[in-house]
Amino acid sequence: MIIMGLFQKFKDMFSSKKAREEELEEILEDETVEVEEETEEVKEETEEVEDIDETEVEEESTEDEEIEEDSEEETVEETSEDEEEVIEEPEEEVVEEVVEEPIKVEEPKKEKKKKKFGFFNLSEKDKDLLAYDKGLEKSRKEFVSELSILGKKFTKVNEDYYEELEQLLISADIGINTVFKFMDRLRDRVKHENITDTNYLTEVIVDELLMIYVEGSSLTDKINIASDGPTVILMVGVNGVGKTTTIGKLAHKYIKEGKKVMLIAGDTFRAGAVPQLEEWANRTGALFFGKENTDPAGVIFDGLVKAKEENADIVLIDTAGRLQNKVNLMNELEKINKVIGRHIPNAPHETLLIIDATTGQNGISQAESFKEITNITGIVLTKLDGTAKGGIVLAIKENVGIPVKFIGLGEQMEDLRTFDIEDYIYGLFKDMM
Ligand SMILES: Nc1nc2c(ncn2[C@@H]2O[C@H](COP(=O)(O)OP(=O)(O)O)[C@@H](O)[C@H]2O)c(=O)[nH]1
Ligand SMILES: [Mg+2]
Repeated sequence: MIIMGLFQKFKDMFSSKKAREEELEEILEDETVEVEEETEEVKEETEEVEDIDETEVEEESTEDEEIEEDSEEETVEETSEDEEEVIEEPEEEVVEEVVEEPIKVEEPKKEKKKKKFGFFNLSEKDKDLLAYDKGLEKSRKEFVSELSILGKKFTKVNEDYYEELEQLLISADIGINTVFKFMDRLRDRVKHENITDTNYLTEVIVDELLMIYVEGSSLTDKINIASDGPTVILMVGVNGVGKTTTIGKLAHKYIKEGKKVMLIAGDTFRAGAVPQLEEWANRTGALFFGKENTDPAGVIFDGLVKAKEENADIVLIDTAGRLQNKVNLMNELEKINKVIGRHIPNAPHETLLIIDATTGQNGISQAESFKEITNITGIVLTKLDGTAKGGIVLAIKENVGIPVKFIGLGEQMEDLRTFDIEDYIYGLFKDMM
């Protein structure tokens, strides 16, 4: 029998996680009680981030500006020399309007809900395990079950098998380049090790996928915390990806850790954006600074003065997702960075790019564009709970090379998790072990 490198190693890790998970299930079942709970549901009706079919996107050729467009065939390494390009936004390509509809912030609804009481008493590690498990359920169910179906459908490894496998990987949003590289490696290994049995090959596939996940995981996923004075974290990304929500979640996390947190609303022109952030400040108990319809850099300047006066430990800055073109956005962010750096040396300590996992390859090209515009230190991958395409983490690693630092697994403030490769792998592949 050939040594199964990582797969074996993870199998051991899996069995301890699985055992803990079973224990947790028992604990939680025993303690299930009915509790009346305030659920905070914020419905933002304008915030649809539905993936627009590329073919439906109308190019506005009346303007001289070129719209950055992704197509599946396009190589991801596209470097854009054209400075007049518009950063693509999934939701607003079709109608280019000046005034955006306001974001509706609803009062939290009272709702009777069956709540598993024991959950609140769990350690963070246990909560992580459960959150990843739930958040990656869609990806796991679809991808992994199709993989095993494939193993059953073909008894021998042949060209048809390879073809279907390739399709499967592509549809999991792993990214074309990564898939091709992966297929080459797999074919080599099949030849080398003389593999004919597809069931055995399924294990090899997982092994190779794990390899990609683990390669380069030396990229640090820790948040750079200032040794002295406030730590400034700037959030960037296109509209609707979850910037404001992620700020709320991060505020909740740091406040729970005993830190003093301040939120600054740098998205000043979008109707409803400032109150939306203020609402998050109220909900989490963070300090807030914001003014509508003024220069973002100015608001950030004043906000930082206040943050220093208040001795805030963590300052989270929201920014606008959209300025007509790349050059504008670059200038705006440069201005913001200057203001921040003048106030607080070495700040911003982190610039986090928010990517919506449900937008797939579109998200990857956003990451590539933003990388050219400003110094991104980490990625937050949101809405992983809403997609079966968990493979996007692989594509980010391969194509963008910036570490994923947090993942969003739901809309509530508890639904943000530090990215953990082991929990992630477990969440995706546990049914195969
Ligand atoms: N399911 C899910 N929804 C999310 C997540 N993060 C954000 N959202 C939702 O995405 C929508 C847009 O979020 P918002 O923070 O306003 O995006 P922004 O325009 O980038 O600031 C809101 O309806 C959020 O509740 C997530 O991790 N999972
Ligand atoms: Mg926002």
